[in-house]
Amino acid sequence: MGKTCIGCGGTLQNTDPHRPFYTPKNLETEETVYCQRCYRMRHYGKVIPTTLEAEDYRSMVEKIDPDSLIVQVIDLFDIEGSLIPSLRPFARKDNLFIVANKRDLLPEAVKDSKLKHRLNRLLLDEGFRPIRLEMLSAFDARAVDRLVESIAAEAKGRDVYVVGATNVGKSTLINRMLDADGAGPITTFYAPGTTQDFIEIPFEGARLFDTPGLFNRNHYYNLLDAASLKAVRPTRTVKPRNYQLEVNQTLFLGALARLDFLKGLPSSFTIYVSEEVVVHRTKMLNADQYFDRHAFKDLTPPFEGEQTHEFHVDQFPLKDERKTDIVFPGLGFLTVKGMGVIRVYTPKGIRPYQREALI
Ligand SMILES: Nc1nc2c(ncn2[C@@H]2O[C@H](COP(=O)(O)OP(=O)(O)OP(=O)(O)O)[C@@H](O)[C@H]2O)c(=O)[nH]1
Ligand SMILES: [Mg+2]
Repeated sequence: MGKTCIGCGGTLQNTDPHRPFYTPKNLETEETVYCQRCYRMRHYGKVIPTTLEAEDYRSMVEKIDPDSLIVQVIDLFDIEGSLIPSLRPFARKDNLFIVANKRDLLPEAVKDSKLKHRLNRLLLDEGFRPIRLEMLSAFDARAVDRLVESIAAEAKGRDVYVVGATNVGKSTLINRMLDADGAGPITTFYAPGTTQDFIEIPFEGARLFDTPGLFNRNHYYNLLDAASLKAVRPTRTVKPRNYQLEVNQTLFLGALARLDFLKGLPSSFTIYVSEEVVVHRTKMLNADQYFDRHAFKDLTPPFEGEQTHEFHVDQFPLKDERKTDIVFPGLGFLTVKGMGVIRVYTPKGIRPYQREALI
């Protein structure tokens, strides 16, 4: 096998600049080399899209040595979107270690135990029984130190494969495990599809592998350009935004989602999305007009409208006094307490869903 890019794991080539993993550098003489794509992402912050769909993901996972420890990383801000049913055949009772990452995005006031309980239940429902579940932010150096210890303790000399959906923070975590200030060599990025192949790192007398993430079809990242992706992705604790809605009122989450309160008594809606997403309340009667006037200008993101002009409509019942979430996969969620009916518009291709309130 040829030399691989130290940023994304792809097998480097010198011959065709239009094919993946090209580098103009001399592969014989240079010690460490990034491919052109990683170079551009690292230096110019340029998004260069790629995808890894379910089929390819399965064949990638099949290459994992069954006697290794599988560390699956989950994004706490996108829990359901982080689950990978196709991993089930590979996750035995003694080899699955779950890391719930991006703890910093959820309010500190929410108890860790509550989040862990919820996550364990979801995993169990999907047929996964992890030997261990740790929760942290990749940016918390002490927590990452503890994680290194617990992964080493569970690996017991086995190789470790870090797997998960795309963008959950696998490479960021590994860079931080190698180096407390995160200056590790692996390319990390706010757009999905960063890691392209296995990246091998020595770990506790064995090896640890970074792996490419699985793409999720039901996710806003499939629609958004770089600027909008950046705006949608929260970078610090998401501050809840509260709205008391009456029937026949509408809420816009940027030009990315719309919610109409069709039936019910005045109810409280708490929105958890990046602070760069403009939230606007209006009368349902005026909503279409408002959207036509403001979308993509001051009702943002997105900042351009082509991909998201067609909307898909769903209705959700608010059944009893229990709080529920409406999840906008990749954008965030909102928590509602009340009874009634809401109608939700999302760009075509995005299916929102309802779940028991997380917070
Ligand atoms: N707020 C927050 N952001 C994080 C955390 N960990 C990673 N990120 C961010 O999440 C984005 C994706 O990180 P990556 O490490 O590239 O994700 P990945 O899982 O390796 O993605 P692929 O290689 O595409 O599969 C980057 O913008 C990171 O800065 C975390 O604990 N908290
Ligand atoms: Mg990665």
